[in-house]
Amino acid sequence: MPEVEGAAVPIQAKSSWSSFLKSIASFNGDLSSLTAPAFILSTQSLVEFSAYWAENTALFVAPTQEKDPAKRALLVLKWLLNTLKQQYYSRSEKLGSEKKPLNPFLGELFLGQWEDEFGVTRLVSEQVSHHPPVTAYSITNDKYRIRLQGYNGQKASFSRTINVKQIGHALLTIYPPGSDKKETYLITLPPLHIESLIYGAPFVELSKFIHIISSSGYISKIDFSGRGWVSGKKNSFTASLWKLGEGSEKNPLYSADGQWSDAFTLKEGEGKKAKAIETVKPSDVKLSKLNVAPVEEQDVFESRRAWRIVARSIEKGDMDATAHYKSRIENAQRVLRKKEQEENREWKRVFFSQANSSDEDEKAFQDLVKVATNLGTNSWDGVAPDKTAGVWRYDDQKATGAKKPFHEEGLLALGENPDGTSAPVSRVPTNQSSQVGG
Ligand code: HC3
Repeated sequence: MPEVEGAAVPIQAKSSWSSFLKSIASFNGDLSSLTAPAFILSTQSLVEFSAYWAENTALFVAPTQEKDPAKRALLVLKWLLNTLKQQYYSRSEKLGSEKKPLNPFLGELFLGQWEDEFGVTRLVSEQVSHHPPVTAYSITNDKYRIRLQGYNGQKASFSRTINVKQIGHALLTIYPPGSDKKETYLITLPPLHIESLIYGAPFVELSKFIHIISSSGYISKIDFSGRGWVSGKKNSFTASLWKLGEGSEKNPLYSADGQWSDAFTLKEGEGKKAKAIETVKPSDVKLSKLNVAPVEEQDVFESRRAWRIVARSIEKGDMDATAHYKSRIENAQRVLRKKEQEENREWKRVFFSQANSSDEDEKAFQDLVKVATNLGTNSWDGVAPDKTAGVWRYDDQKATGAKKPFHEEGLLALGENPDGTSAPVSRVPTNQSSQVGG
């Protein structure tokens, strides 16, 4: 093995990395409670990760233009495979390793839009629960009549490394060309684990499998396999697409294999007789730039505005300031939660509400869940209201009325005064630690 243990760790951080490794061996499964050394902290909040689903706008809207339902399902599979590099690899590629993202506070928002030849694709991402942490999102392009929505939380455990189970699901809704009948795709979420932790250069590897289940009857299954101890390439997968009742995973209409972070091939049929259709390189796929309002124009609850001082402190490597300003937000949030409890009221979500089980869309969704369950969900925990504080759906009515300021609590929710100084309500502690948790 050529690598040296902890080789990517800056010399001055070696001892804090060792303490970090020791601490994760006994942590409780709540990723937000991990106290990580400075060099591994990201300035980006987890609420921003929702954008990874649709940066490839051309591929995102493509299924809406395809008349044939099997080819439409293949285009959905192609889009999804292409999102994986952004979702799970882009940060390691850009920063050299996976960093620890900021833990969103309740009500944190990330709003933006992609404006390109496909029109406007709007992103809304909202932290709908803090305990347990859950992020909900919706990505809509009205011109192409497509919406992706979903929510997710994570449950972690330690066995050799950090293993993360995702809780929640994504739902893609499109209208086939010339049709006013919705077609829905239920997308399950993959478990993941962190590789190379001991070398101080962690990166994500996906495990097990996911399904894409369409209301048109087409099923895709993606099986993930990593580099392993002896052979194999990292981020490898094989995929099959078949029609329920007509084909099977082993006898599919289409298949795909390769590396989701590098290159993969879509094929007609499977195995030796398969005919290659296209080799796709996610790095060649054009990504659209998400437009986010300048920080000074953002609402208090918008992520980059809320975390700006913490992010600046991380960039400067000032860990005392990082800990101080993070605590300021956390303490202010605790005060708000206590007040809500005393007044017996709940925090108002701006864009999302609980699913209504008597709604026709929800009944159709339950049918897709049944198919997923029958196929074998492995460790997917896609509809577990007790673990995600409910089943979250984008609420068009609420969203239409949503405008800044999104919450009357304003800056007090962050423990801040308008000039950036600390508001008394937060009771900011002086934390001198060089490791930053939460
Ligand atoms: C596990 C993870 C936080 C969760 C991230 C999720 C599952 C969030 C939803 C996105 O759609 C997909 C996604 C991608 C990456 C996942 C992150 C990778 C690492 C991070 C841990 C909390 C960080 C662990 C700390 C350290 C030091 C090992 O990086």
